[in-house]
Amino acid sequence: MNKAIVSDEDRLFELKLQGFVFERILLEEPEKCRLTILGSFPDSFLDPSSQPQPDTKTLPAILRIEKTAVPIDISGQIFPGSPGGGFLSYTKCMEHTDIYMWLAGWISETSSREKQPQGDVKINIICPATEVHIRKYSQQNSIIVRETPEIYRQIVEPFISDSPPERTQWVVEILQGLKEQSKILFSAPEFIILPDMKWDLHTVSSLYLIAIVRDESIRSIRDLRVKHIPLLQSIRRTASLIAHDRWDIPRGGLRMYIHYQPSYYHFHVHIVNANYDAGLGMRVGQAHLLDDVISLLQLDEERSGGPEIFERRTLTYGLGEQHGLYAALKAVEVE
Ligand code: M7G
Repeated sequence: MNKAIVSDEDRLFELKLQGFVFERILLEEPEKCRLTILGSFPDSFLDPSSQPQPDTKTLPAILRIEKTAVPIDISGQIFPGSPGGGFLSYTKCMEHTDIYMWLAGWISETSSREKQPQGDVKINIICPATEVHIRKYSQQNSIIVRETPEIYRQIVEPFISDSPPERTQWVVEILQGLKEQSKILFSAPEFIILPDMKWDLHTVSSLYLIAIVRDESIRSIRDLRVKHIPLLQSIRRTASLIAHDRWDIPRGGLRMYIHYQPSYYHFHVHIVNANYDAGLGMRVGQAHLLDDVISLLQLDEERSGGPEIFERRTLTYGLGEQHGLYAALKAVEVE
């Protein structure tokens, strides 16, 4: 802050704020970049003129600290050294795979990188971005579509089969041991678990991991069969163990789910702190609880022969108007 423009009134207020005594955290809301704290101020806090006194009486106080929205007018001057001065004073690459890279950025010169190792902001870069990426990240409305097994066979399955292999090049690089290897938390012949690129790698309350199966023939929830139950149970068990051992996350402290439609047709499970609100990706109609998926497959175990549950089910989900399936699925009438 430029001290030259601080008025006496501001300075007095700053002094008063220094009297704050922290007691405990009331609420963590990492998804809103907000923290609510309980503490106290000396009694003199309410006196408009007085300097802080060594009071014996204190007043309970609630503090809500919230990061403000990123200003849109910095769009052309984000990185350090940009003409006219960058919005960020320092950046550090956290990880990069294929066309994806994520960075931690620190805004002020003085913000301590030790105190805030996750950065003041997190920046994801996709370069070169494809038309599909540009459409995915654009503002758009959605409709709810009902995908019957018939619609899957006629429209969705061919769309998935035609999806260019470069889309999942990042998965191949990770599975082949070329990228993100220092971050891998678990590796077995069937699947691996590592931090999702959505996670800042530090904030446990927003923990976000991903389990990627090695079998590329499972492209989505639609390809799951009874024979995959042990694989899914193993992902569930291993994720809980890792979260407990590494971050002391208790039993039941994780929400594990599968997206349909996913962005990438190589089967993976989202593993997220149960108290974290991961936004749109947790919407009903897109996120299928791993537990529910296992349970459905188990119900099917008792049947003998015939198509399996994910071949017979109608799946209902929200689809953005920029999605490659939008036009075809919007045109179909389903009763
Ligand atoms: P999804 O359900 O296919 O799509 O999930 P979504 O992005 O709409 O959720 C793919 C998941 O993989 C997402 O949670 C991504 O953040 C994560 N992810 C994507 N890429 C390209 C990478 C990557 O290169 N590394 C890691 N660790 N995670 C990634």
